[in-house]
Amino acid sequence: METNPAIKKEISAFMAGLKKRNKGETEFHQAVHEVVETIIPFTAEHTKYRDAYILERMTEPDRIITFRVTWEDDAGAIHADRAWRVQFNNSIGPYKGGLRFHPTVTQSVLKFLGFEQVLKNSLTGLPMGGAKGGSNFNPKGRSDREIMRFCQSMMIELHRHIGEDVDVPAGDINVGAREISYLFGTYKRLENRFAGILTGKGLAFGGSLVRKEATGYGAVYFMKHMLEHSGTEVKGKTAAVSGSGNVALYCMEKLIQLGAKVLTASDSSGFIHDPDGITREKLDWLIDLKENRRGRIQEYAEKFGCDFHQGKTPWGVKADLAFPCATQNEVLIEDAQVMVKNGIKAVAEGANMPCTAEATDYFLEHDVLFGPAKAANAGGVAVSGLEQSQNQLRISWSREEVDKRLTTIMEDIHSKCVRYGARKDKPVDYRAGANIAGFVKVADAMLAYGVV
Ligand code: NDP
Ligand code: 2IT
Repeated sequence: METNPAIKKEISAFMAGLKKRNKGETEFHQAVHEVVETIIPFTAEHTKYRDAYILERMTEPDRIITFRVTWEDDAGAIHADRAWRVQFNNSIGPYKGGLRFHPTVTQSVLKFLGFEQVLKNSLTGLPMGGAKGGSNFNPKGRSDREIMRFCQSMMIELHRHIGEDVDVPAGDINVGAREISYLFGTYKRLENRFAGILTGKGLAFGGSLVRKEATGYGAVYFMKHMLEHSGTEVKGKTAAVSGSGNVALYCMEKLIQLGAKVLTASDSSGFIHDPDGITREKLDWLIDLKENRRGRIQEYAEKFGCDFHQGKTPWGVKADLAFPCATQNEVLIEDAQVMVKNGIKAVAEGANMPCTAEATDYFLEHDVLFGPAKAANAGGVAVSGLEQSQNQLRISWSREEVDKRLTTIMEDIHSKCVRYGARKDKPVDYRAGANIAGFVKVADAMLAYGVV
């Protein structure tokens, strides 16, 4: 990106301070850098934000709660894992954001996720602040009972820090319907109250229709708007998708519904390439494999007779569209170069920060439509916001009602990105658009509160 020298200097000075205050937190540095690169040029023109130190305040979480989670496995061995809740910013609503269980979870990872969540939640237009939490607990290979005991133990501490007007966690990697149910059941016993203190709940106890599908559907809706804005459509396109979890599966479902051909899916062991396309029937089988049988993606290749590439990511497969839906930094600069060479038209980030900074720059430099996570995957938290509304009203909306609201929210997010990211003779810079549009709402609230 071309930036004038004074602004470059301001960005470097800001990052030097942030790195000094947050030593070794590389994922957090990466997420903040990506934002300040577009926000500092903006605050240089809108000096009220700079004068009020808004960026410095916005990059410091309100608080971080760290605690031990002790639990007993099926063999009677005792484990002590570490958990966090990073309550980042509640300027525009109660804290909101997921919980992740994964051995790679660190404070840095949760701070990057919490920081991005603040801007993402702002973009949805709903009254939600930003937070993230989770644990370095590794659920892989654990029994249901072990996972239940872990969740129960975690909630024994977490329950005092959350509440429907305080902080409302949800799912993320390895936290789905099963974990949310264990967590909710324990909260209810501890507090003796039935309230919407988590989202992603089961439909029988306050969950919302379409929440499960929302992130994946939303990413495809966002892609649809990016393509339509540049005069084309999803129908007839080929798509490479990574992951085979909650986001990836329903991204594939919506792509199939809209007439695209999905060529790939993956998990942490490798990817499958199905040149005939993952059809509705094959996807049903895959959903059952992943949601009910907790199987590996390799089984798809065995079942349907296609290639499995062990230890690899799908970005070498030629496709029109890409949806990275697994984890952070899964699309590297080398991948971006191959994708551009293969004629990729658009990328929508289903996961959070799946593209490295270098890969993202490369896409933008080569006029690839790039839907950043804050915008493209905001459908999940948006329907979480709708679940909160339904809980407060003590009603349940129909599938059509929720999907209609999700569609409108994704269209609005696209418009906000265009408003702040439109460029002359170049495709919309959705990265800048999403950052600025998300920033302005939170920053205005912080300005209104005075020096707090
Ligand atoms: P799931 O746990 O349902 O699925 C995660 C998928 O990604 C699995 O296929 C998993 O493979 C793979 N994966 C996870 N970690 C790695 C890794 N380090 N390397 C390679 N593959 C990996 O999670 P979700 O689908 O919910 O989340 C996926 C992404 O989407 C995350 O970045 C999350 O933050 C983001 N997101 C999720 C939302 C939601 O509503 N759930 C909302 C917005 C964003 P394996 O099973 O082998 O580990
Ligand atoms: O990253 C995310 O937006 C999520 N994991 C969903 C958060 C939520 O509160 O639904």
